[in-house]
Amino acid sequence: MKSMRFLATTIAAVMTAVMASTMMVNAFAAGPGMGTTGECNEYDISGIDLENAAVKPTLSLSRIELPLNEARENNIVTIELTVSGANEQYASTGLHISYDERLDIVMNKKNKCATLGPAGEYLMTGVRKGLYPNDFFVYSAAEGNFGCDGVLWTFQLQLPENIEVGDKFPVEILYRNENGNNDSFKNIEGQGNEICDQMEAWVFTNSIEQGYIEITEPVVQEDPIEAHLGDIDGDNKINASDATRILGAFSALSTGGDTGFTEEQLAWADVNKDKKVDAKDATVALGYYGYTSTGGTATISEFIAQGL
Ligand SMILES: [Ca+2]
Ligand SMILES: [Ca+2]
Repeated sequence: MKSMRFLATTIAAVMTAVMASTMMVNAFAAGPGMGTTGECNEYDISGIDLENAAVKPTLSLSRIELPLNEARENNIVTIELTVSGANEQYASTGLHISYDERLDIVMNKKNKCATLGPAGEYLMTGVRKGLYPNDFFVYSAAEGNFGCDGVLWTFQLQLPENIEVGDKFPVEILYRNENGNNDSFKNIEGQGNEICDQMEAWVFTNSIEQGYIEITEPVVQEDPIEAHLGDIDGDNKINASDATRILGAFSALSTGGDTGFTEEQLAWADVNKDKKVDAKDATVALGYYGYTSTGGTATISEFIAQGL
């Protein structure tokens, strides 16, 4: 009964925080600051012995480096909010997540901004759109310290159209204390319990690893066949012995024998890519050997295409 009563109290407190979060637009408490993506408040650590905190959790958001070509192919990026160092030591949480204004949140199938991860499986949770176009609020309660280490929330952000290499889009957990309803990371004992107070203070002052999506240089996918074309023995050189092996394979194929080639080697042996392995391929490989031996630097495909 006691735990049920506690749960009811906790939920009421969380709901109050939620109401405040959605209604109070400009009512930030003392010490307002700015994150990169929005406003936040300073956590008040007066009277708290941080260094001796028994539980020192870390909250981290994904840091994603995404090659430009991949980002253009799929412009929706999944971010994880991960808890570590607090396994089964927390219950009620309230966190504001804020993201770069150029990003758009992608709602999940239940039309929510975020989806609960395995770390929160035994918590009662909720998600609400925040006060600003670029933030939301996730919260939890439980009748025991059922919050686990691992991925607590995931959410998806859509990149804008005009991305370029070097673009960086921050994603942040911003501590907010709106009209006395502060964000939280507490155990079941709640405020006034030393372990609880120290744990929460630790999280919000020392141990948030903010996330980002950064667009990096495009990664050129190497064509595995192209990379080895003509190089039958895989020694990264195309020379007379490759030509000899191609010729040997051609003989074997002509007489219905076994080339002894793997499927990949057969593909590499079709140097002119006419779907046949024959004397022409051997000739080209040998010619290319002559070409590179006399200072040529084009690839074998360029050698063929340009008639070098
Ligand atoms: Ca070779
Ligand atoms: Ca061929």
